[in-house]
Amino acid sequence: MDTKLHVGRPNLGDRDSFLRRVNEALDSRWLTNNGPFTREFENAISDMIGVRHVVAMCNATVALEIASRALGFTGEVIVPSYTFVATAHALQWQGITPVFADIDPLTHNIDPKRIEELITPRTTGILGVHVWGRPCDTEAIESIARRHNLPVMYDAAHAFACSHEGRMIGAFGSCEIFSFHGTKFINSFEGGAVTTDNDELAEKMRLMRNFGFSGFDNVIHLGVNGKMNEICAAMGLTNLEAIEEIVSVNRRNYESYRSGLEGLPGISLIAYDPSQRNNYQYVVIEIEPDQSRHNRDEVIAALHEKDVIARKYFWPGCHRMEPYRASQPEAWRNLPETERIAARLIVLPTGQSVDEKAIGWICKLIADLVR
Ligand code: T4K
Repeated sequence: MDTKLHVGRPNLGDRDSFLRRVNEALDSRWLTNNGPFTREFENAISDMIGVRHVVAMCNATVALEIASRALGFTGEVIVPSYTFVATAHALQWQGITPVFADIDPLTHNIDPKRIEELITPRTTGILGVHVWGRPCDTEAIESIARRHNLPVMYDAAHAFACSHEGRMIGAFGSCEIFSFHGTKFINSFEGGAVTTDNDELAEKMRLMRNFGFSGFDNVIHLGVNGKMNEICAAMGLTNLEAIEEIVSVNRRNYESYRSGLEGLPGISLIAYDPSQRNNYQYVVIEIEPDQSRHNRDEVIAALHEKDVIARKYFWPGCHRMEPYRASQPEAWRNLPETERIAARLIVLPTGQSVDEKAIGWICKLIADLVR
């Protein structure tokens, strides 16, 4: 058994409830293709977010690809480089060029002020990412989009059960995409979903995730296999039932880190807006290189040596990963904040498998490294 303290250790709901559902799926011999657990999962999310349509998918990357196509993205789409590489890959996989915009260093989200200067006649959309579950500046982004008649989509892989201005994430833009990967706040092993209030868009995505089938033998659209299976939906439903418990564990852990790291030279912990709903899925610190005895990479290496598998998300930024590094070798010139943040950031382990004692010990390790 791996006893290391990993970022991304899955949160688990009630095991018996999950196994009961698995047995039910096996007994009913309905394993996939829009089965009853998948529909129940979609309905539960739709009620929670207050959005008309939830289209569950096999993972968020395929959901991003399907949603991009359904929205008619082609040519160029403006996107942050400071994100998990799946956001950019989902575009490039379809021959769409991700045009990387810099981030706001305070929020780590796409900086609306950098969007307009990147719009060209080839631009067909804007793809924002709610990094760490902290919402993008949706008002500014959507007002630019309206001015240029561009659709906006959000990668909300980190932002399940978070809100912005009193409205749940999932209800912004033309559509939003969630991930239910094993490492995410609520997981379905692998899984994703698109949320939208647009009936036509939802219908198109339902066709696209099932080869374009509309009833037996009737293919009316180009499609792929983007379906969620029943075991994944059973896991998603089970974990949804544990949502309050998982938030409260994450919140407790976040507060423990906050008090353990308080006053350490060069260390700042990112904040969440207490007036909004947050999932506290990510505990993220920034290290100010001039103030800390060891730099970020040295701190990470020392933590790994002690079996604390902290991560450098999203270093070095998509623009420094292939194929973008080769196809857009000058992109870094426009991305100073992305480069600066990516070089100073550490994500620390949290979730159900991390307790307050472990956090006290991790904070002590960090204190010894930075002082
Ligand atoms: N957009 C954004 C903004 C995203 O962050 C992601 C995914 C996506 C889109 C795409 O969503 P999906 O298509 O995956 O639904 C991990 C996840 O694989 C990835 O889903 C996630 N973002 C990303 C932030 O983290 P890696 O490359 O760091 O994975 P890996 O294998 O290093 O695992 C992370 C850590 O979690 C390891 O230290 C081990 C631990 N772990 C992982 C799994 C799967 C466990 O302890 N148990 C497990 O079962 O990408």
